[in-house]
Amino acid sequence: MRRIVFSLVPVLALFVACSDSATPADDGGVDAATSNDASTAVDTAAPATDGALADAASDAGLTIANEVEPNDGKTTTEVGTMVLPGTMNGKIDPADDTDVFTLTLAPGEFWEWTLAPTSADLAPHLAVFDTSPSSKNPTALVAGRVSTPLSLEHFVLNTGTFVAAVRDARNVPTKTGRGGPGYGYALTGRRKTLNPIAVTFPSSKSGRLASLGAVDVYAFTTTNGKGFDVTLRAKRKTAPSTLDSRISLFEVSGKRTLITNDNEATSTDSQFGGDTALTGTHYVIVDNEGTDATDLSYDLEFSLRP
Ligand SMILES: [Ca+2]
Ligand SMILES: [Ca+2]
Ligand SMILES: [Ca+2]
Repeated sequence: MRRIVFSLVPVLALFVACSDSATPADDGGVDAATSNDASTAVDTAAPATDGALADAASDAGLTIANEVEPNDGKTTTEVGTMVLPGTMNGKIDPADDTDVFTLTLAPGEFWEWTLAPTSADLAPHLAVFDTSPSSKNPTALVAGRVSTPLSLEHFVLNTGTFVAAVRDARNVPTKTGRGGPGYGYALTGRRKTLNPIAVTFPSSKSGRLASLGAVDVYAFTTTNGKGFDVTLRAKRKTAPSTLDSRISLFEVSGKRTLITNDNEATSTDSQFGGDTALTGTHYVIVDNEGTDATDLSYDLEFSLRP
C-alpha cells in the first residue's frame, strides 16, 4: 500500500497550522473494507433530478447575501457564514482584503463554485478547505484572470469544518496591494449532479479534466474478489500531459474516503491499491492539484492483483 500524501496549501495565517498539520486519510480503510456487502442497498449520493431541472431549481433556491466585514479570518470568529446553495456578494476592499465564509458541507456531496467579478478589477482566487486540526480533506482551489469568472468543482471527501476564502489572485501567495472599490465579486455555491463514469476491473480509461478546477468521477461496484490497483498516468503517459493529479477512493455506503494519493514515488501522478477485494459502489475521484497545467489529459488504469 502506498502511503498517502496531502499537499494542503496554507491559505490564511489563521489556518496555516491546521492545513500543515493535516492528517492523512486512513489508508488502512482500504484493506479493512471487508465488511462491505454487495447485497446491501447502496446510497448513490447522486441527485435524482436531471441536470437542467436541478440547476433551475437550485438557482431559484439560492440564498443571496452580502458580506459583512471584518471577515478576514484573523481570528476564529472573524469570518462570515455562507448559506448554501447561495450567493455571497462582496468586494476585495481595501487593498489585500481576504474574505472568509464558513460552509456546511457533507461527504459525498458534489458542489460547483463560481466566483464572478462584478466590477472591472478583480482577478478571482478561490480556495475551499477544511480548517479542522485533523483535516482529511485536501484544499480545492483555483485562480483566474482579471475580470474573468472562474469555476471550481468540489467533491466532499470527508467530514470537516469548511470555509471558502476569496482573494485577488495577485495577492497570493504574497500580498501585492491589490484591492479596492472596483474589486467586486459574486461567489455562488450550488449542488451539481454527479454523473460517474462506470468502470469495471480490469480496464483502462482516457480522460481530460474540463478545466483546472474540474473533477472527474468514476464508479465501480466490485474488484471481482481480488486486490486491485488504480493508476493514473499523466506525466508518465506516452505523450505526457501537464496535469498534476490527485486521486481518491470514496466508499459510497459509508460516505467516507478510504485513501487519497497526490503523488506516487517517481512523479506527480497518482495511484493507490490494496490486497483486499472491494464490493459495493466506490468512486474514484480525479482532480488537479496544480495551478498552471495546459494539458489536463490522463490515462487511468484499473488493474487486478494476482
Ligand atoms: Ca471584503
Ligand atoms: Ca475581508
Ligand atoms: Ca499529484
